[in-house]
Amino acid sequence: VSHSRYLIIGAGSMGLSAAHYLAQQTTETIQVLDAYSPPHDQGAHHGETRLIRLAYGEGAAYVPLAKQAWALWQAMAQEAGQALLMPVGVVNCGPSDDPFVVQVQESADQYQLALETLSGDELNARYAGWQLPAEMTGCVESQAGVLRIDRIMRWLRQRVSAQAQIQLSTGAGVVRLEALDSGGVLAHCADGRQFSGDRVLLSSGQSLQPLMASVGIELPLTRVRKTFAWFECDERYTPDQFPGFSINDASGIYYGFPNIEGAGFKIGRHDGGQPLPPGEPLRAFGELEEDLAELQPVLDRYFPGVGALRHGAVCQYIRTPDEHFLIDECLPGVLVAGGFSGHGYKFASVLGHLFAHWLFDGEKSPLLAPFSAQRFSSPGFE
Ligand code: PYC
Repeated sequence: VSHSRYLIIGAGSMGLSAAHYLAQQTTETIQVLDAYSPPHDQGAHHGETRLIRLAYGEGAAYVPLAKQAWALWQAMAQEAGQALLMPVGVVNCGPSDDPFVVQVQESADQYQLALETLSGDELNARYAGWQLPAEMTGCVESQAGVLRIDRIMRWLRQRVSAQAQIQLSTGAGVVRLEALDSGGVLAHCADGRQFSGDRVLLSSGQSLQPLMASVGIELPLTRVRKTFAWFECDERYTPDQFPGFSINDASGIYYGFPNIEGAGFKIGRHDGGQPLPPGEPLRAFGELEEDLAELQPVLDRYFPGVGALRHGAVCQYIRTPDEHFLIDECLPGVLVAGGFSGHGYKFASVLGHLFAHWLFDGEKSPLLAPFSAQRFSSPGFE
């Protein structure tokens, strides 16, 4: 058994970020395990881009985290000497009484975030690429934008690999945990390797649920196949003229990105998707008829300068029942972080930072309180 004080299981966005920040606090060995070799497309950190928005339709409890996340991404970009964050703005669109749109405005009011609420006509006048019905609303947040997650993940991997104190073991797919009496866990890998740690971050995405079940803790997580795709588009969608966006309409919830460095106009659907168990391979984009069919009407309705499909991709969401995160010390010395429900990546900087503090000094930030596992057995998300 290879033992270290710090063990991080899952080297995706959260795990690599936590390792990066933890190495700034301790000189002890940090063992990091991943079933693959990050960055890869088996987790939740591929697809080139993610939105970062501060006025938060999912709830005002996320705003302080989003503000810190923004500042940490900026600092990381400076350290990396790369443009990791594109402050192109984000517009959240929907009917004016849509709960998500209302919560975007309320969270902005509560935290004095700059937000402009425009009618469909006003939005169309501002952005030639939008064709929003007059009666719909668009909330424009200028301090928001796009994270270049391809660059971020490559940089984090490089940083982590360059630090002698961090041991990153790839191809280390953990299949079973044993809780240790002294705190922490013993992790059994599929290839027979064993790793133990006293202070453990379990950030392993789809394997979180089966791994916790192996120590008798059932987490209410479900796995859902999702698709997204890039399309041809005209000059109206360059990042200097078109922001990131979300739109809720009667057909579903969609999100998207401007045409960054000629990659094309990217759009995906946030709700819906096909449930499947952990471990089952995802069917490739286009294998299901709805993969393209659910996007095309949205493109036709709202985006006059978007054309033919270039290519699509698949990913997975690991969802909680209320689609809020699950972050808790579920066993002594074991911090479980998952159930990001398709809106977690933007927080990977601040969450990695907070997880590193928790691993190092045992202090769980009050900002993480709303995400405890207890809410699934008693009161709700606050
Ligand atoms: O949280 O903004 C978001 C997001 C975009 C795509 C999926 N989630």
